[in-house]
Amino acid sequence: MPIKAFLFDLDGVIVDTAIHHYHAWKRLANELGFDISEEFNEQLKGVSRVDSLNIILEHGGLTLPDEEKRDLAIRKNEWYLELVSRMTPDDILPGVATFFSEVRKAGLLTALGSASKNAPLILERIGMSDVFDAVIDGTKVEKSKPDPEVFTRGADELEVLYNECVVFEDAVAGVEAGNRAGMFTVGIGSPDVLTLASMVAPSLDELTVDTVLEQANKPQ
Ligand code: B16
Ligand code: MG
Repeated sequence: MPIKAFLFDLDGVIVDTAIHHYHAWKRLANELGFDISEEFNEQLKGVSRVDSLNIILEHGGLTLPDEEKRDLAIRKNEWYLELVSRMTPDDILPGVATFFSEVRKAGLLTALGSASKNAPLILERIGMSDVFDAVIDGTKVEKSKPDPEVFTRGADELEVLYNECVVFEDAVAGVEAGNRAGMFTVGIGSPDVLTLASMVAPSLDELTVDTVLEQANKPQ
């Protein structure tokens, strides 16, 4: 099937909010009496807020009642929002603007597929609210990546088949979600981490739409 749509993750592909998530989670872990490393943070990428908190608490050896967990998730989000509210279009990652103009010229449809409930706010801060043909964020899905729901819903809204889509993802869980949806996956980051992606590039700056289409349209 010829590719008709590109589906983009937000954090780590369009903007680097992963660093803000990391700092906010680290602050929370420190208040609880333990620490998390950048390496540990890798497994939180693309994972929902509540699932991330559970992974962190397990790492710290803590079992807490649901009510307390809800309060901790709210606190982490407040710190995260403080960091995110300072974002501007200057925070868009290198190569994104050029890549999107190529996407438009190629006549491809676009969707955002983000686990973040804060995705609409971030899009607004960076001036990209009107860029996508469909926006699927953490408020619209029930299941978190690596479940494919965020991407299958994007394809459904665009009215394209799953094997007509390419997913751009920086997270291990997100690449798995795209693969499970039956989509061609472009890992944004390191090939040592994103081992299951169909192809990998360090950033959108290192990619052209033609290179991606050439690979994705090859008979699999
Ligand atoms: P929020 P993505 C994901 O966004 C982040 O990678 C992940 O670290 C975060 O926990 C998740 O969103 C939920 O975010 O707390 O803002 O709802 O990479 O899928 O765009
Ligand atoms: Mg991401």
